[in-house]
Amino acid sequence: MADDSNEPLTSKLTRTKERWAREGRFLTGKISRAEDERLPPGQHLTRDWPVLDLGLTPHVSRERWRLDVYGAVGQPIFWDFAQFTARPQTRSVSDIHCVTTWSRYDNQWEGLAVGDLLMACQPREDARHVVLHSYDGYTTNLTIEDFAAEDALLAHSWSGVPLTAEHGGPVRLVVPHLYFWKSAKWLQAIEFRADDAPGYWEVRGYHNRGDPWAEQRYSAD
Ligand SMILES: Nc1nc2c(c(=O)[nH]1)N[C@H]1C(S)=C(S)[C@@H](COP(=O)(O)O)O[C@H]1N2
Ligand SMILES: [Mo]
Repeated sequence: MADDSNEPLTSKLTRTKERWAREGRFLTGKISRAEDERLPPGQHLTRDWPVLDLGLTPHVSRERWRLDVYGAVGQPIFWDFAQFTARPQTRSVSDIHCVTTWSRYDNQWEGLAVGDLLMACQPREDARHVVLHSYDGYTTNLTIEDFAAEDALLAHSWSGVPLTAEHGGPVRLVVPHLYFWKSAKWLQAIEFRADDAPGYWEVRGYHNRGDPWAEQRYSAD
């Protein structure tokens, strides 16, 4: 696991991205989506796969990795990697849309569908929000409806091979219908809550929901 230094949390990258949020950088003002449109407004297609994070890569082996699911759930979960992969496995193909304007099509993911996780942890009636906690200290928040999206999954593999550390292995979240900052890398814990709790970028000028089709890049939108 990474050291506990807070230095990366106030890095130059963070300050730059906070400034983009203040300036409304990359906003096009377009709101409509044609039936056949696949690239959201203000995005461009990339064939490579950029790495974006806070400037440090936690190296968590599959042996040491744990997933903790707690809060407003009927069945709290504490799984190791073997227990996690013993659950039914799902494959799905989806597009990535990063708020810094790159998109990448046809990513093949494999892991545990969020729907199957929800069956296992049984969120309580009062569970309305989810906060993802990561091994690098990063957090991000989702409504339970966005988290439960049909194509959302906790992925351990990409293109048939284990997720690399730089892309969030052993396990990352993938929520294809929202900007990719919602897809927490190095997933450590999932907290179910009655109230919302904005995460790392959400308290730094980024939109609370982050729908690429509505160009919800920044919180002032
Ligand atoms: N734990 C963690 N997850 C994270 C981030 C991060 O800094 N830490 N960055 C987010 C952002 S801003 C993006 S665009 C994607 C980048 O994922 P990638 O590096 O695999 O492209 O991860 C998201 N998940
Ligand atoms: Mo991002």
